[in-house]
Parts: sequence; C-alpha cells; structure tokens
Amino acid sequence: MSTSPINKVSGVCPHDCPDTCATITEVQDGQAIAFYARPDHPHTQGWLCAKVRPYLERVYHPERLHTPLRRVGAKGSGAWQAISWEAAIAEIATRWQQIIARYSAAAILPYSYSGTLGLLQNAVCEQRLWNRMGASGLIRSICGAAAEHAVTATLGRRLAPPPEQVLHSKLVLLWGHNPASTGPHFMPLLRQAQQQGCYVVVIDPRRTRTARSADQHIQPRPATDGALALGLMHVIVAEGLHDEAWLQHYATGWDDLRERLQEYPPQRVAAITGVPEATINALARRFATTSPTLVKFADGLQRHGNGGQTVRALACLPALTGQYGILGGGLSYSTGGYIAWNGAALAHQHEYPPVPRSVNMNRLGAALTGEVQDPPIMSLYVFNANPVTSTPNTGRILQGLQHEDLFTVVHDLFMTDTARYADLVLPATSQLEHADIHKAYGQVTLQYNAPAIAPLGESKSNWDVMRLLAAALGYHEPWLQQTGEEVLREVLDATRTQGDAFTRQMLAGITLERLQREGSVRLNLPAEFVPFRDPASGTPHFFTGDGKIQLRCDALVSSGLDALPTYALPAEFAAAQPDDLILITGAPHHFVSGSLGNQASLRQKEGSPFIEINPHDAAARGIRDGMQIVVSNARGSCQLRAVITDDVLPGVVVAPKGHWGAFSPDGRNVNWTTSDAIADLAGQSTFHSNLVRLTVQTQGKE
Ligand SMILES: Nc1nc2c(c(=O)[nH]1)N[C@H]1C(S)=C(S)[C@@H](COP(=O)(O)OP(=O)(O)OC[C@H]3O[C@@H](n4cnc5c(=O)[nH]c(N)nc54)[C@H](O)[C@@H]3O)O[C@H]1N2
Ligand SMILES: Nc1nc2c(c(=O)[nH]1)N[C@H]1C(S)=C(S)[C@@H](COP(=O)(O)OP(=O)(O)OC[C@H]3O[C@@H](n4cnc5c(=O)[nH]c(N)nc54)[C@H](O)[C@@H]3O)O[C@H]1N2
Ligand code: SF4
Ligand SMILES: [Mo]
Repeated sequence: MSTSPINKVSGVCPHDCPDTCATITEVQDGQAIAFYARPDHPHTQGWLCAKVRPYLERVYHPERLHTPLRRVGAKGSGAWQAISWEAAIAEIATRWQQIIARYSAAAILPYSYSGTLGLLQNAVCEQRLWNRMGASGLIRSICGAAAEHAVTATLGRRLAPPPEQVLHSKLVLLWGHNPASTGPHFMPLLRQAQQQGCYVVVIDPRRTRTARSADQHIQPRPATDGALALGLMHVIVAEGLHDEAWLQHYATGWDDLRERLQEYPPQRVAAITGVPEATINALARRFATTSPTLVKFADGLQRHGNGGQTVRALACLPALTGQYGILGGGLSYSTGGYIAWNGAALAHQHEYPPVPRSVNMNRLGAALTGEVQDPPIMSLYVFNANPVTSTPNTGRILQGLQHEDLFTVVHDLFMTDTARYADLVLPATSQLEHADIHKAYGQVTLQYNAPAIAPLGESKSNWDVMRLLAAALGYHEPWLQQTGEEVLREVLDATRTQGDAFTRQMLAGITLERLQREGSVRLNLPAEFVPFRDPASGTPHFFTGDGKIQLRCDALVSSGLDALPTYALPAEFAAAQPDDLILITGAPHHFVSGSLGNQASLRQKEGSPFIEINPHDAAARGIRDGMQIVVSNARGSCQLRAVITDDVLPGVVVAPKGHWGAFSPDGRNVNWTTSDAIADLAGQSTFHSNLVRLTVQTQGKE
C-alpha cells in the first residue's frame, strides 16, 4: 500500500442535472482513489446520486479512448487505426481549408450539447472557434428551448426560488417533472415540506418515482397540460377566487386572459385532458385557497408540439392568486438566469461577421440529407453530444452520417453510437482531468472544478483541442490561445464588472481566486431574497419592459405564437389512428441522457431497454410481460422489452431515453421512432409527441 500523501481535490458534477453537486476526489500517486460528495455543500447535502457515485468506473473505464483514431474501413465498420494528435489536427485543418475554399465555412457544422455544462468546456467551446471560422451556427433546442423562451417572455428572467424555499410552500404542483430521478437533491426538501403539512400534487401521465410519494397524482393525457392550466384558471375566476387587485397592479393583459379563459370550462377541459371534472374543480379550489403555492416543472413536460404554449399557461397560473413574489410561492423552472455570462467575453462574436446561418439540432438528420443547401453540410464536428443516441429520428441521422463525402469528427471519452460513424475520433478528458466553472440550473451556488488527475492517455479537453485547431487554421487571436484558466478569468471578470445589474449583484466579490480557494460560493442573494419581489418596496416586480408579468405577451407574436396562452393538439396527435399509442421517452433513472449509458453497473441497475404498457393495451395486442416488442411508426422501429404496468395510462407507453444502440438487441433505441418536427416555440424538440404501434417480435423469422 502506498504511503504517499492523499490530496483532496474539490470538483463539480458536470452532467446535465439541476443539482450540480460538489464533489471531492482523493488523489494518491496521481491516481484518483476515491470520489464522493463534498460534505459541506448546502444543496449536495453530503451525497451523490446512484449514477454518479461510482464515477471512477467512468473515469477509469477500460473502454476510455486514449488516442485519436482514423477510420480505415467503411463508415460505421468499426475498423480504426491509432494516429497522433499532430496527424489528426493536420487532417482536420486540411479538410476544412478545402471545404472553406470550395463552399465557405458555413459548410462546417459544429454539433454539441450537454456532455458537460461547464463554462469553459461547454459555453466557450460552443462559440469562440466557430465564430472566428464563420461556421454554421446550431440552434440548441433539443432540451428546454420553448420553456426557456416562454418563461423569459412572461417573467423577464429565468429566476426560480432557491430550492430550500420550498420549505415555506403549502402546496406544490410538480407538473410533468420527476425530480426523484432528474434532480434528486430536491426530494429531501420536498419531503420535509410535506412533513410540515405541504400538499404535493404530481401531474404526469406516468406514475413516476416522484408520483409514488405525492399526496395526489393526476394523470392527464400527454400534451393537454395547457388546457388543464387554463381550465384551473377558468374555475378560479368563475368562483371569484382570483386576486383582482394583484392582477390589476402587477400584470399586463389580465382582461385579455380573462376573456380567453372563458373558452376553457371544466367540462371541455375534462374532455381534452381525460381528468375528471370534479378533480379539476377540486384542484382549482385547493390552489386558490392555499398560499404559498409553488408550480414546479422542468423540461420533459414541454417536449411536445405545443410545448411553448403549455409553459405559457403554467407560468400564468400563479399570477391568478398573486403567488409571485411570495416566499414559498410562484414558479420554479430554472435558476439559470441568476447569472448571464458576458456574451462578448464568452464568444467574441462581435469581432467577426454574423453567424452565416443556423441549423436546428433537432433536424440533424434532415440537414445532412438535403434540407440544408447552399452550401450543403460537408463536415460535422461533434463534441459534448451523442446525437445517434439522443437526437430524434435516428434513421435519418444515420443516412446522413453514411454519406461518403461528409467529413465527420467526434470528440468524446468513448466510442459512442455516434463516434462509430466518424472519420476521425478524438479522445476527451473527463471532469477529473480538466478545469471549469459551473453555475447551476436548480440551485444558487457558483463552483470551481479543479483538475484532480492528469489527462488519461493522450486525451485532451475540448478547449485544448479548440486551441490546436485554431493554431492549425492560422487564427492568431489571443482569445483562441489563452489557457483555460485565462478564459475563465476573462469571462468571470467581465461578467462581474460589466454584466447586467442583477448579475453584477449576484457575483459581487466572486473572483476566480475565491472560487479556486473555496470551491463553492453561494451567489450574493440578499437575506430576504424572493424572486420577483422588489427588495425596496416589497411588492412584485418582473424583469419585463413594464415591470409586470406578461399574461398577454405581444413579444411572442413575432415568434409565431398567439400572445395569449392557448391549447392546440400537436399535429402528430391530430392524425392518430385507432391502434396508435403515445410514446413518452423521459429520463432514465441511472443514466443522464446517453451519458453513463455504457457503464456496466448502471446498465445492470437500469435493466435492458424496456417499454411500459398498460395491461389494457397489452391485452389488446397479445403482449405479455417480458416479451420483446417491436415499436414502430413510419419513421422507424426499435425493439424493447415489455413491462406490463398500470403505472401508465391506457393509450400511453413509456420507454426511457439514453440507452445506447450498441447495447440494445437490434442496435437501435427509441429515437428511431421519435419525431424531428419542431414545436410551436424556439425550435423546440417534440420527442414525446410520438405515435407508435406495438407488435410482438416473432423469433427467428423476418
Ligand atoms: N436520472 C436522470 N436525470 C436527468 C436526466 C436523465 O436523463 N436521467 N436528464 C437531465 C435532463 S437533460 C433534463 S432536461 C432534465 C429533465 O427533467 P424532467 O423534466 O423532470 O424529466 P423528464 O423525464 O424528461 O420529464 C418529466 C416527466 O414529464 C412527463 N411527461 C411527458 N409528457 C408529458 C405531458 O404531456 N404532460 C405531463 N404532465 N407530463 C409529461 C414524463 O412522464 C416524465 O415523468 O433531467 C435531467 N436529469
Ligand atoms: N427520446 C428522447 N431523447 C432525448 C430526450 C427525450 O426526452 N427523449 N431528451 C433530450 C434532452 S433533454 C437532452 S438535454 C439531450 C442530450 O443529448 P446530448 O447532449 O447528445 O447528451 P448525451 O447523449 O448525454 O451525450 C453527451 C456526450 O458528451 C460526452 N462528453 C462528456 N463530457 C465531455 C467533454 O468534456 N468533452 C467531450 N468532447 N465530450 C464529452 C459524453 O461522453 C456523451 O457521449 O438528449 C435528448 N434526447
Ligand atoms: S447527476 Fe445530478 S444528482 Fe447526480 S451527482 Fe450529478 S449533479 Fe448530483
Ligand atoms: Mo435536457
């Protein structure tokens, strides 16, 4: 046993999760020997979730990529040759220079999303090099774009209460949100609130882990939540339970919304949602006669054709009874708006011509197979993302990736479903091997992740690869050659000194040195802080042009939306045939999207890829528990294991996202069936607006 000293290094979980836990890595002789939660971080509460606790399995996974690889066989054949970084970078630069000369840099598409949420390895790397090149932009709308846009338009800023404020709530509606899996550190707080008498309602077509411990579970038909929210408001107004004075003072468009609500009597809403009229009336009364009430949702709810308007309706609901600006009340979507990074320092976009065009990431398959022309996409550079696993309409993406003249580079820690189709694969560092700063979208600390160990093999961080590419392409701007630490300092200092007034207040005194010293720092929330309450007057105040909540939001009309919340059936569902079922593909408990999906211990806990089917729907199709089922529609098909359960509504089936094709019996996952149609707002994905048919897989025959 080594007697060398053990060094404890403070870090941050980088994954796409609202909790952004603080971690400790113990290092001895250059090896990480232990990994656990920082005991003193308020939100982490001294524990990590089941998926990240065994993180050293990921870091030291035998299949980590250690060198750059060049494809030697046909695309997707899996034959590779190890090459040096010099050769890999030179090949990329040469290919790109040829493409730029012939087509312009717009023919190069960077594709990235949420492998890490760090300021450096994500936000900066999504911008700087590509802006300098004049490459195509990417509309990053796969996750929560509609909600982000709708909440910002309604409230002026994405502020959610710090999570511990739920201890003051008396009623919480968890609406299409499953924090027991997707943001687990909220659960002990919710449990404590419940023990103090808070009533918890989960609104979800599936009986989730979160729903099991709720006081009430309401199961609407998918994508009808906008109608449900409008119906609740209808009842509140019809019974005179709304706060007229509050609405007159602090809201824009109350008269218009009141008129709109007339279209949503409970009888009609019951027919749309499948929720009994009595349940709607009772929930409306409970909502209106309880205070403080909190409406909490995340992104799963709005991955539908009507996601933007659904979120608009939900964001209006707390205003009806004046719940905004009250401790324990209001809306909890995301804390992402507490800090707005200084865009100029982050991106340096202003020094170069505007982005030539932008491609919606949900349309990747379409973009690679002809939808994007003049110039067509000739090169794809994927990092922080695994689109073959996680992006809709996989069949079409693979068609695109197999084009002989598409030059694809994938930078990842592993040979993902996407990397298999690359021309060049580059090895990436893990969070233990690079530096970063993380803000959170479900809590209010800013944190520094210090590198704990040296990069494994020849792996490099995103930023270090960008620097090499910039140099090879002949770009000599200092902001393309800074060290990672210099970049972090530049962006943090610019944001603290030149950010908007709210951001400056949040960051006062938070320097890079302080973050490095303390690891985690709580933002400068004043002692009595409540989102949307003016500290001087104590009255509600929104970050909108007129300081009021925008019940009617004229700004959204230019985005093609009705200025008032409304309900419309997603186009996919309007064409439903009798045999169709709605497939919802939310978060798996043991992976984060496709990340961690190749870790054997987690795959074992998650079980082989499954689909939950109501006994009624199973019986009608001769499906028994454990059978292999072909799930199909016109876009494609995949095979899943049947789990018969009344956890799902009749007419609805549920199969978690994130399983890799590589570990599935037919090499495919649910995204072979999901739609790449775009929702009503902000280019949002519509994964859950997905109609499928189920048939029993017959063994040994076509
Ligand atoms: N363990 C784990 N945690 C994760 C992730 C993960 O993959 N695994 N992913 C992370 C990411 S990327 C995100 S964006 C967040 C998402 O966080 P959440 O939004 O909490 O998670 P989802 O499972 O996507 O969706 C939540 C719920 O919405 C329900 N739902 C779907 N359609 C409807 C509908 O029409 N109406 C209603 N009322 N409910 C509906 C689903 O049944 C699901 O239970 O979680 C993050 N955390
Ligand atoms: N069917 C269905 N599909 C969905 C959803 C759904 O609801 N249903 N939800 C969607 C949502 S909410 C999201 S956010 C997306 C997520 O989609 P993606 O952003 O594509 O996320 P992952 O599949 O987790 O892939 C991230 C990859 O980044 C890699 N990575 C991690 N750290 C680094 C790094 O430092 N450098 C580099 N170069 N790579 C790194 C990981 O190893 C992993 O392979 O998935 C979407 N997919
Ligand atoms: S995935 Fe979420 S809950 Fe798990 S360690 Fe990371 S931040 Fe914490
Ligand atoms: Mo997401």
